[in-house]
Amino acid sequence: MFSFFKRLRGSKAEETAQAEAAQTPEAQAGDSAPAGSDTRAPSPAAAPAQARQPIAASSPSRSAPATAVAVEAVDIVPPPAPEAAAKQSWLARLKSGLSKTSSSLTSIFVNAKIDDDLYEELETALLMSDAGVEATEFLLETLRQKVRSERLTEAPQVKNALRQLLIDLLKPLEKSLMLGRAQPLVMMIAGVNGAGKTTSIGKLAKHLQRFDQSVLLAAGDTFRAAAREQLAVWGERNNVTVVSQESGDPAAVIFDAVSAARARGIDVLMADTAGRLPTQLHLMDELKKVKRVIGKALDGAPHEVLLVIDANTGQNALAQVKAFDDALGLTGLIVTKLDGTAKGGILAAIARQRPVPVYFIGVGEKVEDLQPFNAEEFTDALLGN
Ligand SMILES: Nc1nc2c(ncn2[C@@H]2O[C@H](COP(=O)(O)OP(=O)(O)O)[C@@H](O)[C@H]2O)c(=O)[nH]1
Ligand SMILES: [Mg+2]
Repeated sequence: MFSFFKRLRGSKAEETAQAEAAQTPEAQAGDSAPAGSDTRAPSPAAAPAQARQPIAASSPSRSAPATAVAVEAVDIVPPPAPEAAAKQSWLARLKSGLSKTSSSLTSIFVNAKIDDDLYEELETALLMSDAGVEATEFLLETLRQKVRSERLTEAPQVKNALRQLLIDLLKPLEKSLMLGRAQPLVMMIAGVNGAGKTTSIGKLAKHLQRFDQSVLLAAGDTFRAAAREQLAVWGERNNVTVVSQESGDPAAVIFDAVSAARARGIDVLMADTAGRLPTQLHLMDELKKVKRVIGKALDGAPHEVLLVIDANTGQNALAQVKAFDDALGLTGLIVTKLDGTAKGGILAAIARQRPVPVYFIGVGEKVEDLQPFNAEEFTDALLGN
């Protein structure tokens, strides 16, 4: 079961009901669930007066109105059913992006005997895929054990065992972004230059609007005028307000934006920041300050600190995750450019060494090219299944 966003609502009892509903086949079908089949209570953290539109489909068994105001409960919010063709197309892009890795992993198992040569070739392929030494050794060792204990004798069985191991390894990275925890929900977005921060914010804003969320953007990249303009133009085109200032301190811009979002009853505020390398210590300090100042503008904020990484940067992306996490305490990742020449194994390295959840992956420049991370889909793309 997986969904684009989740949302807080209802009571504990509802949560149990939903957990049960989640076991039903129609809930597991996720994005193909029927639309508009639910009478949904407004999120407790959301605007109290006007009842909100149901934001997405839900299982019919979850139609009891929720009147309780406890906030522990979780509502599963599948995306509006995507066009089958659109889904095919982004999956195809993911597959073609990862084709270098999948073709080498596939060829290893063709007519192969299960011997040391096979494991050696697998080791090379995993290392080449950016999985890194740690995750590669872990996968090989666990695979050998599995082959022994399950007495696997055929290469396709071993490939299937590897598939299961990869899914198990990557599964903990799968997590939905939870909406409705606070108003505004404040998300701070960080990363190196060119990773895809601003583009991802734009895509995410569009997705959020489709879920009936009002969005405000803060142009916290005050380094380059062009960056501010990029966000402003995007905002105009898409009818999203962008808070920006001619010059100055990113913390001040973002502080103002949080205040504006509070005053206007905005659901989600996303704060863009200037790209920086983790080695630029003064710039990392600036980012820590931005985070502190957001907390002063709104207690408990930022609710999400997201790092955007470019999957093509290989093992360097892992170093970025570690450094930004140490500095800021990351709550999630967006992994972009998996449609390019990325090899994909970097997610295995992250899962082993710094398992920060991957909320979204980017497989292209269009809005629908930003999709939730799904361990099984990703593994199948990696293995050419
Ligand atoms: N192919 C591809 N390009 C992307 C993706 N995400 C971002 N880009 C491109 O990467 C470039 C840098 O993106 P930008 O958002 O400006 O990066 P920022 O410096 O981190 O804000 C732009 O040309 C984007 O269109 C992706 O998932 N796939
Ligand atoms: Mg930018």
